[in-house]
Amino acid sequence: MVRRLVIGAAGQLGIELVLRMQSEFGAAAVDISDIRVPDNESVMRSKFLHLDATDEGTISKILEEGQYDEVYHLAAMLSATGEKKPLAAWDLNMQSLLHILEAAKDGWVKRVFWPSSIAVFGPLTPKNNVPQNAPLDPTTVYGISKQAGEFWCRYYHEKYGVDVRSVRYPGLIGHRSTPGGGTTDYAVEIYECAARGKSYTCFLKADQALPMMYMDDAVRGTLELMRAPKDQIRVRTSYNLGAMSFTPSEIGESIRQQKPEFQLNYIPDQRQAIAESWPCSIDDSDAKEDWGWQAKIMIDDMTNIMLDALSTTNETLEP
Ligand code: AKB
Repeated sequence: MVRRLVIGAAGQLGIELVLRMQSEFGAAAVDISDIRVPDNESVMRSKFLHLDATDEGTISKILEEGQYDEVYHLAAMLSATGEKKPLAAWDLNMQSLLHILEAAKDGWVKRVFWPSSIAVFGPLTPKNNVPQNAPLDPTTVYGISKQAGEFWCRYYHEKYGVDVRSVRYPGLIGHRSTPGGGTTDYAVEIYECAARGKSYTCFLKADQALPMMYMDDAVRGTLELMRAPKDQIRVRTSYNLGAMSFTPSEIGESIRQQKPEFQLNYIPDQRQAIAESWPCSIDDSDAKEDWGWQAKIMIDDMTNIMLDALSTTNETLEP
């Protein structure tokens, strides 16, 4: 049995990834860890290990004892929160990655997944269809940590043969977990309000286009990347991963096809400047060519799925 560990299992992506792994491989095939206990009963069917990802001693112990085949290191402070606590964001995002790369170098882990983000791009990057090798020009501490992390991953691969794989996620939208501290979080909040018959005040401008992806695509892509044969992985920094590009006002229109009464207002805050520094759309042809990536869910299908799921669940996606 392949042994997997998800670090940051209580986060937005962590919960979704663990649920998918549990249904594909069984709850015993994945251990989960986080600094807080995941607020999800199903996720907690897997073995939980308490972990502060900046604590090198505990990480080394867990990885040495666990002898994992695959580690998914998702713990991070995202763009908006990172701007409030720059040094803490750098510390968490960088130290934790380096501890895991070191453990992999020492042979305790066979394969590592580490997410990068569209936050590595910035004003010098083209706005549309950003190619794989476009200039990286991050404006946030989160983006700087992702840029540096990408090159650390490539360094550990080239120097020590560590099999670390990565994608640059766009904004992720799902209904089984709540996002926290990101600039793209509005896209989940908007569905949450619409499903409950409430209006929504968006913290980005109406016409701010950003690259976005439905969560099931992101989770599938992650597992496909990890399954791909080693010699197919030509990019050892991080692959561009694209799906769709839309503005807050376009999600509003998509929602109004089902809920014509839905009201959307705009009061942009400091997150608008972050969003403005990011590209609108991504060219992911390298991921398509190398390991067969293909996004499946586009905006109107996503709207149907999100509104259905959030209208029938009793849970509120509030942080
Ligand atoms: C954020 O908004 O910070 C994240 C990201 C795009 O990486 N969702």
